[in-house]
Amino acid sequence: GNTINVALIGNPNCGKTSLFNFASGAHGHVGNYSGVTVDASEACATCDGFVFNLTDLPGTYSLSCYSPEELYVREHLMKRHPDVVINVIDSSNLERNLYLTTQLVDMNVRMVCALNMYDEFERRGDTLDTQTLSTLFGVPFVCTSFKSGRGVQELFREVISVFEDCNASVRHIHINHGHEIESGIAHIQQYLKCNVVVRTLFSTRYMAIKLLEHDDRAEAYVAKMENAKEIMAARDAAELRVKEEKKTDSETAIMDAKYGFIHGALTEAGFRQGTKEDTYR
Ligand code: GDP
Ligand code: MG
Ligand code: K
Repeated sequence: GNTINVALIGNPNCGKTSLFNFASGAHGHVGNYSGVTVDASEACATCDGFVFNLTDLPGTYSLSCYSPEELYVREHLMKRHPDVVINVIDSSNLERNLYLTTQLVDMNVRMVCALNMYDEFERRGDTLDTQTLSTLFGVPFVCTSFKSGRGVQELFREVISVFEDCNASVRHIHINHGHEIESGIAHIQQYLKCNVVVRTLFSTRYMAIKLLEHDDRAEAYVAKMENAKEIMAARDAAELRVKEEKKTDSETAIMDAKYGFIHGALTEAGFRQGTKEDTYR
């Protein structure tokens, strides 16, 4: 149909609510605040004959299950299955913001990245080849400034082409976590493949990564499966090998590998920080 369910996902204070307000004419709460209930707002916007059902989700740095925000965003992705995710990125804090992006790539969601605060990025004289970044992440990156609405139309057009599956820069990639972790993931995946729900709903790769991270929810989910014992034995074996090679637990090793990927991608995309003073905040 002509309706696209779009979830706004990103770190706290990256500009999600600003986009939500700008696009929908709504008046959600913009700015720093804490202690509010973990909740989502919904509103509509239109672009090129499409209706966007926008959901403004709580800010989160990660998709693990350590905070109510993280769990809320994860549940939204798994239960509501948005057609397209807009991952809003604060371009003043690329490495940290792209960490969440790597986790969304693991989940294999269809998405577009908004390189937001681009006004500040330019003001500082920072540079980055967004086309290269798009290719490396397999996701289109659009430069935006939600304070002014710059780039919103281009962003929404990318959402439409991702939704219609006709975007040339979208190519499903796997974040390469290095040999030890990747063979561990592959080993666990073999035992997950027989489960139709895991295969279709989460992807066996995502589930294997979560198990290697000792994710409580993933473990509880697997515990209900018929071959739970075999799966957990595969995880334990994979984890042991990672530990022997990396001298660290597999959760930390996965995080290090993701930051390694991000660092490599930013270097390849020629990311340079400008010399001009940061005028922001
Ligand atoms: P959220 O926590 O992700 O919902 O972020 P908000 O939309 O509440 O924005 C956080 C702060 O950043 C607010 O003060 C916004 O006005 C500001 N902001 C949002 N987008 C931009 C942008 O593109 N450029 C600049 N300079 N500020 C922005
Ligand atoms: Mg907000
Ligand atoms: K905020």
